[in-house]
Amino acid sequence: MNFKKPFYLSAALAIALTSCKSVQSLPDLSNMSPIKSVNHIPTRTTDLSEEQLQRWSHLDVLRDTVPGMSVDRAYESIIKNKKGQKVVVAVIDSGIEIDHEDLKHAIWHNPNEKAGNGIDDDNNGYVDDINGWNFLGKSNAENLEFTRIVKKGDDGSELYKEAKAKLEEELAGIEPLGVRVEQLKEMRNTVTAYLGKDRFEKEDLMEIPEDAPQDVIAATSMFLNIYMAGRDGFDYIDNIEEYYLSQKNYHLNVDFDGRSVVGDDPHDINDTNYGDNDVLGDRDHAKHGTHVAGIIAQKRGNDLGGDGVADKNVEIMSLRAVPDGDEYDKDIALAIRYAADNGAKVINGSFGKYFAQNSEWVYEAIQYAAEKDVLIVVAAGNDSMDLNPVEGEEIKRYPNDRKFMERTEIADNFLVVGALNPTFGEKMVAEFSNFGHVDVDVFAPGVKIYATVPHGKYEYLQGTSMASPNAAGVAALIRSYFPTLTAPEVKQIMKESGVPVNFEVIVSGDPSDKRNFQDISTSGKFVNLYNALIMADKVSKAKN
Ligand SMILES: [Ca+2]
Ligand SMILES: [Ca+2]
Ligand SMILES: [Ca+2]
Ligand SMILES: [Ca+2]
Repeated sequence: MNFKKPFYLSAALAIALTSCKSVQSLPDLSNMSPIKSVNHIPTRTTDLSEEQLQRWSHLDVLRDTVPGMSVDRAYESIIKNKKGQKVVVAVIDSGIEIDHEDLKHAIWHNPNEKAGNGIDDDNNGYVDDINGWNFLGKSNAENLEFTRIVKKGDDGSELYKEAKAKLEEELAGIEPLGVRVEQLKEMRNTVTAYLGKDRFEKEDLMEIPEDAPQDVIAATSMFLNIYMAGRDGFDYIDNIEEYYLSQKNYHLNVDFDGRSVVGDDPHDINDTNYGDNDVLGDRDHAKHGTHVAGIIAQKRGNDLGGDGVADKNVEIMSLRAVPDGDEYDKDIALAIRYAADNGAKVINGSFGKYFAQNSEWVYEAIQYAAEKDVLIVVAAGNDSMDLNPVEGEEIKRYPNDRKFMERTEIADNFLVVGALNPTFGEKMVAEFSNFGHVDVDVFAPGVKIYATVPHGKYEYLQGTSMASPNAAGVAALIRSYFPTLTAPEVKQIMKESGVPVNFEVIVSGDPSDKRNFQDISTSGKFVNLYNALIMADKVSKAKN
C-alpha cells in the first residue's frame, strides 16, 4: 500500500458530505440529570437471572445495581427510535464471521470497490477490499514478540537481553505444565481402564467402590473435584494441553515461523503488497474478533443471542491483524491507517503486548488517525498488573499513546479500557484486568460478556478485550447522534461522564491489595452511555 493516496476527499468536502446525512434530533436532554457518584451501592441480594446476565453490561447502575453502562436506560429515555448517522467502526482483530445471522446487518461494505474483479477500483491500495482487509493472509499461529526478538539473534541490545530473559522465564514456566498434562492423562487412563470405557462422567466416578485400587481412588477423587467445580474432566485436560502446546509449539518456539505463509517482510513497512480480502480467515480462529464485533453490533431485541451496544448505528469494518500469538506492529500500523483512510470514526483494538520492535510505526499511525479525527479504543490487557506502579519500573505495554519514560501523550484520540465484573462493590474490578493511573483511562464491563462466535453461535467470554468494544460501542453511539463532536471531545466525554466510584476495590484478584477506584485510571470512572449522551448534548450545543 502506498501512503500517498492518489485520490481522497478534501477535508472540506468530507465535512460537507457528512453534514448532508440526516441525524434525527434526540429529545431535549438539557433537563435530564446524569447518574452521579456512587459511594454506597446496595449490594445485590439475588443473583442475576440467565437472561439478565446475558446482557448485564446494558443494565443500569442504580436500577439494577450492577456496574453496567445504562445502555437500556439510554435507549428507553434518549435514543428511542431516533435514527442516527451510520458510524463505521473498524475492528482490528482475529477475523470476523461477517455472515453470522446476528451480525450481517451491520457489516461495512466498501462503497467504492467492486467485488471480485481483481482491480483496486477505489485506488486505496487494496484489491477487492469489500469488508476490510486481512493482513494475516493464511497465517494463524505466531510467536510472541520476545520470541521473535530472540530469534533474530543477539545484537548486543538491551531489548535482546530483556527478550531472552523473558523467553527463558516463560519456557521454565510451562515445563511443569507439560509434566502436569502427562500426569492428568495417566490418571485419566487409569480410570478409563478400570471402568472399561473410553469416557466417563461424574456419575461413573460416584460408582467406583472405596476398595478399588489406590491409584484408581486417587485419580477418581481428583476428577470428582473437577466435576464438582462444574467442569468436564476431559475438557479440563484438553484445555490445559491446548494452552501448553500452543505455548511450546508456537508462542515460545524460536524454530516456528508463522509469517512465511504471508510472504512479506514484516519488518519493512514499505512492503505493503500482502494479505487478502478474506476478513474472516480461518473460521475456527475468528472467535475473538467475532465476539468483539458482536459486543458492538449484534442485533438488539431479536431474540437471538445477545444485544450489541450500537447495532443500528454502526457498520463494522473487519481488519484481520491479530494472530494467535503477538501481533506485528506493521500490521497494526497499516490497519489503523486503512481504517482512517476508509471512513472509520472509531477503531477497536482488543490486543496488546509488552515487547515491540517497530512501535514507532504504530505511534505514527495513531497520530495519523488523530489527524483524521478517528477515536481509537483499546484494551488495557489481562495480566493483573498495575501499569504505572508508584515504586519500581513502569510497565511498557503496546499499543500506547505515550512513549515510555515520557509523560505526555502523542495524541488525544486514544482511550484505554480496563474490565469490570458483573457485581458492585469491592470485587468490581476483574481480577485479570490491568490498571494504572497513567495508562488506563476508564473501566467497562468485561466479565461474562455474551456475544456472537463463529458457526452462528454465542458464548460468554471475558477479558479487557470485551471491555474495550463495550466502550467502543458507546463511542460509536455518541458519534452517531452528535457527529459534530471530534474524537478528542468524545474521548473526554466518555471519561468525564462515567460513573465515579469512591470506594476501595480489590485489584489483581489479591484481597490484600485494595485501591480506591478513583486512583486506578485517569478518570476514576466507568463508562455510562446514558450520562455520555447527556454530556455530549451539552458539549455539542455549546459548540454551535
Ligand atoms: Ca480498493
Ligand atoms: Ca475490485
Ligand atoms: Ca441479538
Ligand atoms: Ca494514554
